[in-house]
Amino acid sequence: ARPIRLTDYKAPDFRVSDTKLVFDLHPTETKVTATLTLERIGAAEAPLVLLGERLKLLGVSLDGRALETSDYEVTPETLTIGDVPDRFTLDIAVQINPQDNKTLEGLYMSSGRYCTQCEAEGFRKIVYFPDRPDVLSKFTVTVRAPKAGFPYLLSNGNLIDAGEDGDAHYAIWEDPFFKPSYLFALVAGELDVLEDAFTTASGRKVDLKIYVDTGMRERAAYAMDALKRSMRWDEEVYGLEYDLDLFMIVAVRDFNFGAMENKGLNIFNASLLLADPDTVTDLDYERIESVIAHEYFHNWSGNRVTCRDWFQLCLKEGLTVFRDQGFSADMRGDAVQRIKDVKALRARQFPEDAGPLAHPVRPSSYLKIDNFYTATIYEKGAEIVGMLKTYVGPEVYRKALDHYFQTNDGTAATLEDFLKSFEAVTGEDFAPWLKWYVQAGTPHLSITPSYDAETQRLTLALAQVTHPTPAQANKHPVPIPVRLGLLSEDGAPLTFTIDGETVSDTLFVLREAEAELVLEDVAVAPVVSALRRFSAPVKLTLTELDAHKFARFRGDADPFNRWEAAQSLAKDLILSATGTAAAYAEALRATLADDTLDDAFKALIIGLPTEPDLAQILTPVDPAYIHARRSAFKAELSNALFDDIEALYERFEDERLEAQAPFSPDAKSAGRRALRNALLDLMMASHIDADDARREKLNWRAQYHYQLSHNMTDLMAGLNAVAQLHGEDYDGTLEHFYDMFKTEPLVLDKWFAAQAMCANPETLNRVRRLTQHPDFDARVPNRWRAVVQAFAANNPSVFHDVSGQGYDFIADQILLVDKFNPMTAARLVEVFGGFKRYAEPHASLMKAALERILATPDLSKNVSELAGKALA
Ligand code: DPP
Ligand code: ZN
Repeated sequence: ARPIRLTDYKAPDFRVSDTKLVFDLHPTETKVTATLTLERIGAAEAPLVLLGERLKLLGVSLDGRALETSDYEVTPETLTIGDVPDRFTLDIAVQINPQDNKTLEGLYMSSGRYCTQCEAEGFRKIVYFPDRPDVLSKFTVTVRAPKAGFPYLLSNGNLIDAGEDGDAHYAIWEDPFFKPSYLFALVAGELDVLEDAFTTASGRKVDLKIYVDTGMRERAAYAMDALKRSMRWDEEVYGLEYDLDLFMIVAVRDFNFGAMENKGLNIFNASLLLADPDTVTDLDYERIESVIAHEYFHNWSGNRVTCRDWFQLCLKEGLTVFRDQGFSADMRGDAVQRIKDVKALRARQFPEDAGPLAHPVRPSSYLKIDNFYTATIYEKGAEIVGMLKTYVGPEVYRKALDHYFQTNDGTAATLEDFLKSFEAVTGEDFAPWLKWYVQAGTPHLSITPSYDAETQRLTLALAQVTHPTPAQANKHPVPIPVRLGLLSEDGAPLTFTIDGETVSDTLFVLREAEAELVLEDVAVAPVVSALRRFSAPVKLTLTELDAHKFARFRGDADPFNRWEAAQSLAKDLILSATGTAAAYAEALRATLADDTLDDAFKALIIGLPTEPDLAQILTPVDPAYIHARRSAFKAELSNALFDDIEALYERFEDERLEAQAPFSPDAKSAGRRALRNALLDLMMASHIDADDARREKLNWRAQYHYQLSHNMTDLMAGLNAVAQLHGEDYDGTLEHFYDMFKTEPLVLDKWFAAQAMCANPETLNRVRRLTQHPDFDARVPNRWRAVVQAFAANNPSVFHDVSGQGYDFIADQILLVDKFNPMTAARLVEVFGGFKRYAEPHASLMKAALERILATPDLSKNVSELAGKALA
């Protein structure tokens, strides 16, 4: 297959000013008729090339005249009409088979309903069309289906007509906004609907409807609440209002993505929409809130201003992630949100950027764009927007965004257009920032402070380097905003003078490979707190003493860096075979006793770096060593603090049992639950080398926590505690959980995932057994990911078992799912991505698994692109 390259971009030859679609829905023989109003905007002799896949062409007519087969050419991917006028109408009729469509792209059936997923290139599986984001068209859609079984017929925009026709009925939808085909959506079937309304800042009433499986209406209430808060927030913070009279969301069970921002008709994976205290955890509530916001925010950053081509994907995704992170920070607290976002960035994007699958935020070529819905495009893309905001400040940022939305509204834009808005409002050249978009790899930033007591001057030597990445050997410096402040060794903020001003915090932008920053009037030898609030997505090496890290752990005024100092100390202590937890335990004890900190923050700081975090800094990676060292350190910490954490846990437990208040998913209540559950988890770690009395106590605690849970958050924490002990109670508890929830697919996903993530060697056999379980179905992405992805991505010590059996299992699963759902199968290839960094025998065994995948006949483009790159 030939890669698609950014440099080959050509503007479309035809505009489609109007698109009329008629769907006659049928499970295996759906008829789709498209009437396109076309106008030539390119070369006079250019033929009309429409894209289409797996379509049965029934007929084409041009300006009402049926074409002969000799008038056009059909290939498996195109329909070409050679000789067309400059303006004309084209009628195309095709037949498709939604029931057989297990790719979950285009039009398919899920739980007896019709639904669609068109991003990125699914529309071409519905009808022949110039299926590319820079062709914007006005859509009118007629949906026809039997009345029985399909009471709801939905598409984008406003309902303009509906009626009956014998046993069938129809609905006609008109979307007044020009949109690319990837934002088209259709849903038809039996649904329950939760209705509400929102009045925009300018006083327009918008009807809000969330459609769910029958019987699930109550579980949509939280999503509705999050939607209204998102709508208000986008008005208040970005000045952006919703633009249609109706906003709909539909939850479906079978879905490749998390959710999709189709104009006026978002489609969600049910796991990111349905919520109630008995079936979802606080983390789910948090995810639902942020994804509802994300998809809603796309209405401006994505739909009103869309992408010229798929290389610009991060124009909408990076910006929209940044916007949803801002929303979550306002809902749940900035420090906690920032820490969680950085954890996610480091867990997913940093390894990607350091391995064979590294690619720029704006890639330069691809085989399948589906493979580029990556952490780099989303999360690093968001970080770049964040740096721009940090650099220009919040007021100028808002002006730049206003400018961006105003000047690009209704168009398909590029990253250059985005940066131009910053240039327009500042008069400055933003070309250097483009390097962040086109250059792959995480920059390494080093800061070496030297203090001269006599002159009270602190000199900081800063340097940056980005290592080569595949197909990009030479790297240039990027602008790195470094926010920094000083504190004394006892943790008090320390002022300094810079540019004639006395401050305790400053922003420096490192633009070249190296620079020196001089701070005056520094009264005592300082502790440097650099890269505050993680002001740039880089790997920082700061030359400092452990005592300085402890000072920051105990009292950095920047809460992010307080957490960061703790993580950094823990990483060093865990990986150095001689590190002891004593001093760390003392600092943690002080942190837990600090009443100025909120519970959610404390819960985060209790959490030690994960095994994948540690794998990023140990070369070569030895998964068994990491697991053993981390468990030992955690046990030591648990033992050192046991009485404190037990007392604190008990206090919360009493408080919980006394509380009459009903469950509330708000941030403060969730923070309290998170802290109590983090304390439980840390207590459990002391089971290693525990005496019988301690072991019995832990068993009892875990069981008690599990059995007295009144919500899914606590129940899962209890189940995970039981799993951590992996004692006699484990199987019985699993059985109990299963019996309670066997009719709740979304909860069963948790049950499967909890077992797949249990860090016990026995899990290897268990995951194989789970794939034989009557409730397992590899065709349902949520269920498959609950077992297979959870195991490969979140259970490193077992996945990397020296036998190589974990690798074999995952390779088998990728090959199995690739046969019907390449998009989802390909996502899993990345777990083999960093194989060269692993110690033997892991490296060879992982490589062999990749080679076996790549050597398999009839591999999809999706999997072969990623497996090929991973091996290169
Ligand atoms: N555009 C979707 C999202 O990220 C993914 N299909 O919101
Ligand atoms: Zn998105």
